[in-house]
Amino acid sequence: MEMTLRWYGPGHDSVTLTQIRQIPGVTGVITTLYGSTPGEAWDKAEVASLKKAVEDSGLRISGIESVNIHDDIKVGLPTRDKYIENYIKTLEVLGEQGIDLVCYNFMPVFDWTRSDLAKPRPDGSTVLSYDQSIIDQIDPAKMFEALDSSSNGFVLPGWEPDRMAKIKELFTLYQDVDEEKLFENLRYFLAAIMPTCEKYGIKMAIHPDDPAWPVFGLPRIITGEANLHRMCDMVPSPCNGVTLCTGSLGSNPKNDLPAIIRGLKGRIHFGHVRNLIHHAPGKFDEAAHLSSDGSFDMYEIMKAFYDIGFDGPIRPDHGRAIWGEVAMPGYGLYDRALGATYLNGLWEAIGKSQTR
Ligand code: DNO
Repeated sequence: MEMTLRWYGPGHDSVTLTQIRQIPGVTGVITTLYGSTPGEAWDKAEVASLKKAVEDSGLRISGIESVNIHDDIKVGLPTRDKYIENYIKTLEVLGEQGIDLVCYNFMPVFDWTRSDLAKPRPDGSTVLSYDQSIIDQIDPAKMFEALDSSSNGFVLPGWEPDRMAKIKELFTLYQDVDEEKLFENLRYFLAAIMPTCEKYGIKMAIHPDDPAWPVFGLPRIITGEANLHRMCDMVPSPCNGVTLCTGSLGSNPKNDLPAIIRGLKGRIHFGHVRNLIHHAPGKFDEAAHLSSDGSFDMYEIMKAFYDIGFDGPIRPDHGRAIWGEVAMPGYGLYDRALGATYLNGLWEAIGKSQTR
């Protein structure tokens, strides 16, 4: 396992590479060309300069999160082939730079969704939270404004303002796309890119839908164990795998996280490990990473990763906003650094308890 931290790139993140380098045990970053638009082919020189900046700081690029997928691919429009070609060009650029992990998602219109980006907790910190009863009252067209106005001035990942400006058109596009069509469009996309992934050894790691159920009447398919297996089996290349995000899958308490991890042995390429507190069905707050702060048993989660011989990157995921830090919601330095240290501590303890 390699401990990593997500970093949005120069000019897009309040956290610096120098700071990340000083978190004990963190050796790599998960990054992206944050200004890129879904559907465009990435520029070789830009990727090379990002890589140089990361390596000059003593870290490495452990993976890309995300290379986002154009809606025409998800909807299955005839124009998708042009965007898939661009995706393949991006993969070639990444492969040539020795970057071998790409996280992406296949959620229609919206990426992750929350009802509050700064819910106060008793300890004085704030966290991201989700309440289905609040979401049910929000006009989807206003969802972007609701989140954007409380994002501390940062562009939120997956909520590109250009795309969100066309929100009504996007909803119309997805009108006839149900779960089966979405699965078929995902299969078509993966089958087309796999030869390139195999050539360069690039592992594609689909991110689960967050929360793990349909939102605003849009279908969502990467929601639990059965569908994760369906997605792996429909394109059976080892390069076609999963980002095991505990916070996203765990939004549905019926998802048994350690069991899902064990069942996906060999197909998990990337781990996002964080904790949630469940209050009621469809109502949860994000928490500190520690087991005692939320509803998940983080020891059992890390043990499942350990037992399947997981050797890819893991990153702590969303943290609380603490100690007065102003950052992109969920992506400050302090609580994620605490998370990385805690997860590394669990990993060391699990390893030593098995060998002594
Ligand atoms: C949110 C993230 C997601 C994730 C994408 C992957 O904090 O977990 O935006 O990066 O869904 O494509």
